[in-house]
Amino acid sequence: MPLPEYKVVVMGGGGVGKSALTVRFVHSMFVEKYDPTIEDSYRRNLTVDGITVALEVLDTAGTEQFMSLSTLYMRSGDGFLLVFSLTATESLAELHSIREQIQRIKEASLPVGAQTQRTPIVLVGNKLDLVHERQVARDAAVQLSRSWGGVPYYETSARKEINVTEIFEDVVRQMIKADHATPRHRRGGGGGGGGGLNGSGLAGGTGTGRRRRCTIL
Ligand SMILES: Nc1nc2c(ncn2[C@@H]2O[C@H](COP(=O)(O)OP(=O)(O)O)[C@@H](O)[C@H]2O)c(=O)[nH]1
Ligand SMILES: [Mg+2]
Repeated sequence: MPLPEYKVVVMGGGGVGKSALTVRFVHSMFVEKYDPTIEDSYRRNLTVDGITVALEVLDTAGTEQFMSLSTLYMRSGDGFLLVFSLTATESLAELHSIREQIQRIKEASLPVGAQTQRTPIVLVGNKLDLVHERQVARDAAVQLSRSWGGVPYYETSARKEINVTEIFEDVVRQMIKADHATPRHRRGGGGGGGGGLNGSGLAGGTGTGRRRRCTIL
């Protein structure tokens, strides 16, 4: 039996540590300098609550010049890590519009009646180790997560390896739950190819609704 596949998209402002968190999770190492323009996807299996899933992690670089590309990322993602830096107040504010866009796109792809279902999201405040440079109070982030309907909030350090696996485990738990509530073969927006293909069932056929999807990069 092939493993269930899920795609996590890592989004947030430049320099907040999206690549550092991704590489820490996938390769168990800290990269001091990672090309800020690289946009890449990585694979790793993860076992959560006894269920092993094949994870694809898309590390975005915010270089998509056309809205349509970020729309494609959002459409193809089953879950999202929205990352800001605890050392940069404006990086928290940047997440508002990203989250709004995700909501709009994911809700549009759900079948009628399932619109209230939550998109799997984890809010991540990174660079926890830089204690003396901290600008964002825990309360401010918790408030934001509440205003988003209580999405989980974690403070992480890619450098010190704090809570890195935990954020991926959390979003995987949420994705598994969402999949059970509305299996992806009934949802519209699963694949990189967009809603139409899935909706028509042309790309399905496994019975589980999971399949290898084309990567848009
Ligand atoms: N001290 C510290 N530095 C970090 C952490 N995460 C990332 N960085 C550094 O912050 C800079 C930007 O990180 P990067 O992952 O490239 O950010 P991205 O643009 O969001 O992908 C790099 O110099 C990283 O080494 C962290 O948890 N702690
Ligand atoms: Mg990066």
